[in-house]
Amino acid sequence: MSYVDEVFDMVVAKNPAQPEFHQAVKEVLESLRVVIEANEEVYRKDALLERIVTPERQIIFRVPWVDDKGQVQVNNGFRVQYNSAIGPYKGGLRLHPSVNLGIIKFLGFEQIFKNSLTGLPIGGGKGGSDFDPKGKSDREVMAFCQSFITELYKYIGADTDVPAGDIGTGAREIGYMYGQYKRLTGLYEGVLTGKGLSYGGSLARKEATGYGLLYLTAEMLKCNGMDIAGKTVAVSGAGNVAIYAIQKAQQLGAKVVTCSDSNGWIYDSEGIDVALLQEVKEVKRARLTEYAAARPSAEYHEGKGVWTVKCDVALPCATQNELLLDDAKALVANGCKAVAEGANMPTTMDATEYLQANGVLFCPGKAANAGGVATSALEMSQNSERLSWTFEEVDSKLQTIMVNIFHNLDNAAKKYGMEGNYVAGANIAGFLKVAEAMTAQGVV
Ligand code: NDP
Ligand code: 2IT
Repeated sequence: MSYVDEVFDMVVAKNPAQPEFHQAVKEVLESLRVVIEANEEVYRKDALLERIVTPERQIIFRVPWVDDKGQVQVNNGFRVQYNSAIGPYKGGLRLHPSVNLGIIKFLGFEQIFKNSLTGLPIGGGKGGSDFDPKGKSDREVMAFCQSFITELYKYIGADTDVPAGDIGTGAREIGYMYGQYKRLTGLYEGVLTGKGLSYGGSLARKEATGYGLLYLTAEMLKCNGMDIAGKTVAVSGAGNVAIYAIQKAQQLGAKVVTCSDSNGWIYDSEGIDVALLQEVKEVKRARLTEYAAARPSAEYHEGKGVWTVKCDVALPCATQNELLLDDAKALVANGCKAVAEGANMPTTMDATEYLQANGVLFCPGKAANAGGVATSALEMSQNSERLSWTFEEVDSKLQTIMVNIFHNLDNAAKKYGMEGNYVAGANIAGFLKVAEAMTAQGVV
C-alpha cells in the first residue's frame, strides 16, 4: 500500500467518528500524493505524514458559568495546538453548538497549510467551545468568556499560541477574553488578535477575510482572462466574512445578489445593501427576515437555496459542507465561472471535483480565506513593535499577500503537472514549507 493510503487509514482508525477531520486530511493527502511518491522512502522513514496529521497537543477542558437565572451551565472547551514548525500556534476560536474535537481538529489541520501559504511565521492551531452565543445576554457571554480563558490562559501567550475569532467569536468575545487574560497574567501583550482598536487591534482586521477573498478572486479571474467588475456574485453567510466579502465585491464593481444565515436566505435583485446588513447582523444581532422587512427589493426564503441563483461567481462564506454536489450541478447549469471559499471547507469533495471537471475555477479556503489570519499576523507584528499602522498600510499589505498566495499556488500546480488545479497547488505549496521546517528541526 502506498504511504499516503497507509497514513489515511491510520487517521481513520485512530480518530473514529470525526468525519470532518477525515475529510480535511483526505483532501490534503490526495493532493500530496505526487510530492510524497517522488520521495516516499525519506518521508516514510521520517514519519513526516504521521507527524503532520497528529496534533502536537490537544487541550480539552470544562467551562462552567452562571446564566442570568442563576443556573450553572457547563460547556466543553478545546484548543488544538497542531503544528509549530514555522511559528507560534495561530488560529481562531469557534463558538457554536456543533463544536466537538473532530471539528476543531479539521479546522486546526487546515490552518497549518493556510498559515504557511500566507508567507508569515505562524503555526497552526484552532479552538472553541460548544457554547452558543446566540440569544445570550452580554453578561452571559462575558461569564462564559471569562471562564473559558481562566482555563485556557495557562496554554496561550504572544509567543506560544495566539487565538482569534471564528464563527460566534467576534470583537465582543475577544474583548472579554483579553480582559480576563490580562487580569490573570498581568500581561498587556498580543495574546489574541481581532482586538478592538482602542486596545491593540489592527485596522482592517475586521474586513480582512472578506476583502482578502475578493483580492484573491479578482486575481484568479484576471489570470484567466476575466474581470470581477460587472460580475453577478452569490454569497452565503451573513457574518464577518460574508459582510466584508460583499462590501469589497461591490467596491470592485460586482453585483452581489444573495446572503444567508442558518434560518434562510435573501435574494436581492438590486444588490445587497451592506449598511442595512451590518445594522441587522452586527448591531441588532437579528435574523435576515429583518433585512427583508426593511428592503423592498429583497425576497426572503426559508432554508437553503443560495446556489440555485444564477451567478458568475459563488463565494461560500458560512460554514463547512454547505455547497454539495447538487449545488455544484446547479451552479454549473447556471453558467457559474468561479468558486472561491470564504469559509473553511464549505464545498464537499464530490462538489469540488464536479466544479473542476466542468471548467469552473475553484480556489480552496486555505488560500482564499487566508487574508484573515494573515492580517492577524500583521496585528501581532504591530503589537510587538508597539505601533499601529494605517488602514491603507495594512490593506495594501493584505492585497500583496493575497496576490502572492494565488501565484504561489498557481505555480505549484503547474510545477507538479496539474495546471489550474488550485486545490492541489494550495496543499502542495502549503505543505512543502512546513515539511522543510519540520525536517530541519529533527524528530520533535
Ligand atoms: P460568523 O459567526 O460571523 O458568521 C457565520 C455565518 O454563517 C452566519 O451568517 C451564520 O448564520 C452562518 N452559519 C454558521 N453556521 C451555520 C450552519 N451550521 N448552517 C448555516 N449557516 C451557518 O462567522 P465568520 O463569518 O467569522 O465565519 C464564517 C466562515 O469563515 C467559517 O467557516 C470560518 O471558519 C471561516 N473563516 C473565518 C475567518 C475570520 O476571520 N472570521 C477567517 C477565515 C475563515 P447564523 O447567524 O444563523 O448562525
Ligand atoms: O479560519 C481562520 O483562518 C480564522 N478563523 C482566523 C484565524 C486568525 O488567527 O485570525
